[in-house]
Amino acid sequence: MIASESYTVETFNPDTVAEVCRRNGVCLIKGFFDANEMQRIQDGLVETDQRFGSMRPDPLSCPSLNWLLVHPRICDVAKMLLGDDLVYYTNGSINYEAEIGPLTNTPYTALHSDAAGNPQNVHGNAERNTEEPFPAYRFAIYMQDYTNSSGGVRVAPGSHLWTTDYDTSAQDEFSSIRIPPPSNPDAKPEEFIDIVPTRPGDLVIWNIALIHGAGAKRLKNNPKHCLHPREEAALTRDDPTQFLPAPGPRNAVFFDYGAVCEQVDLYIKFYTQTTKEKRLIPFGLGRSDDPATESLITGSGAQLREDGLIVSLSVQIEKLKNGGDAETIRSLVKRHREYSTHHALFDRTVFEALDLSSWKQAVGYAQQHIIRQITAGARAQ
Ligand SMILES: O=C(O)CCC(=O)C(=O)O
Repeated sequence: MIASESYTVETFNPDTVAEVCRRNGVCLIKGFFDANEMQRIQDGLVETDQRFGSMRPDPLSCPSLNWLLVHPRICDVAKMLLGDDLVYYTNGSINYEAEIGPLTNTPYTALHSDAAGNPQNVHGNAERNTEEPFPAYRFAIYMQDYTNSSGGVRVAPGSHLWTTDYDTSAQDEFSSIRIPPPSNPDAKPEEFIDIVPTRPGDLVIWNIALIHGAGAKRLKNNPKHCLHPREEAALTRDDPTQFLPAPGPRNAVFFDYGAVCEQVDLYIKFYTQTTKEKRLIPFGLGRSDDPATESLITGSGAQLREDGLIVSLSVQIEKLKNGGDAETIRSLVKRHREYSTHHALFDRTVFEALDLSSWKQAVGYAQQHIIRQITAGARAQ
């Protein structure tokens, strides 16, 4: 069994947090936010819900929550982990429901690693090694007490550095990665996983390559024991009374910081080219026309990747297939900025040359190329 103490830091210190993150791929920082900050987050969640409903926007789109992204201690840790050249790429989300509902009752429990993309194939596995963690981290704030209740995040500490042990061929609905790892085939899955015992006020940081899953249930008669989601699902079917209840709605804030480098660039490309429409829309929310949001991030010394625009574009193009609006696509393509030359959605110079003579042909060109990239992603998933 994994002891959560091995990845817990009781008193904030950026060096210690960075050390724990590098070693375990996950760090639970106790009491990171004070009561005033927690109240501000709670009020921000309610305001965001009124503004965006169930769209789950990235926090940068949320005027009452975007201060979290530039919280001085968060920036300190991010820089300690990733160096001074940070990128914020708007792959976060706000999870909020006023009462227990789908977010709480149907979390994505499957064990998965989010890292993806390599120079040969943006939809393939991320390159990994046993020494250097993937250069991006997720920051998570949970609003409920999950020390003795169901709903916390399940993690496999150390799995961010698994390479040959990382077997994606063993995929099913409960896990996209084999646990136990092939090097230790007779071990019990529970020996590798733990439910993070967060309380309101805590901050959890995990590496993007860490194996994890949402909404783990705790057993009444053995709350510290972490089940594999497969066993948990079987027990939920057979005898759900064995689990502790959720303490309330599973409300949380998630956001990422990465280093400015090719691995992260490929990861950003991967998710913008593969994420399903219902998650794509929030990426584009509220930012594209608002310089204040850009300066919030750049003012703290990080680069902002506005791939949300790419995402809006992809959504519109999908719509056009079903009779959408070509003018909207044209204006989005014109505003679209490719942030790197890797796996570009389309060639801007070709588009611009065509647009001079026939904008419809230009839109057709962009549409064809973007759809090709996105469907390659869908096939690879
Ligand atoms: O909802 C959670 O607790 C975890 C979210 C998650 O699985 C992810 O960020 O990839």
